[in-house]
Amino acid sequence: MSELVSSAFSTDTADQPVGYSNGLDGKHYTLVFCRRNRENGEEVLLGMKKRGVGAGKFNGFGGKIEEGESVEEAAVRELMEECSVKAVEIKRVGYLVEIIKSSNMKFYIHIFNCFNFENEPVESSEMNPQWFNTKNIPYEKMWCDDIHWFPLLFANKSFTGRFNLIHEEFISDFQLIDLDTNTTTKKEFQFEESDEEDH
Ligand code: 8OG
Repeated sequence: MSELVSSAFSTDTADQPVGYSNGLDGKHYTLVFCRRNRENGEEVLLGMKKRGVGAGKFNGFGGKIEEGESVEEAAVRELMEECSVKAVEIKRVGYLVEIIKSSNMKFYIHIFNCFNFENEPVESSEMNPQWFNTKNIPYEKMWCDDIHWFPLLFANKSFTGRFNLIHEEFISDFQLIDLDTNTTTKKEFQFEESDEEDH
């Protein structure tokens, strides 16, 4: 089993509090995707981020895991804080490591599906929620890596991956593993000078 796979759903990141005490470093974040079925197909709840990391982009709901909190507790709390939706049941499906070279940042992102929730989404100071058909996702207004792993999310797969970004808008390479079939996708992208704007 590769290091990437074994770290994906290890006991450290399952129900345990995340902090320096359990040997994990970097910044750990949660990301929850509420899903529902409608006549015209399946929908996912995204929010337009109004401030902070990823402002101006659509995303699922989540944020930093606080000390003493389990990953699941943080996921439920952030969903409630950002759009007033109460998760009745969440399912952990993905784990991504993202490294942004320009800012020397490393994010560990714990991804959840939520099919069972209560309350209508309400706008908060951080997010403006909106339902999207899963076949009509606004990838051009999202993090550049999302287009690569959302298909696994919508296919209800478990997955893990590592994305290396030159800056927030450009991926240099990634490795993504579908854990249900143990299929790995690897890609590298050529970085042109013209891609280097004011980052
Ligand atoms: O606490 P705050 O809301 O600023 O947390 C940032 C959120 O952004 C958190 O839920 C994790 C998420 N996030 C990243 N990078 C990426 C990414 O590349 N794609 C997506 N979809 N979300 C990301 O930090």
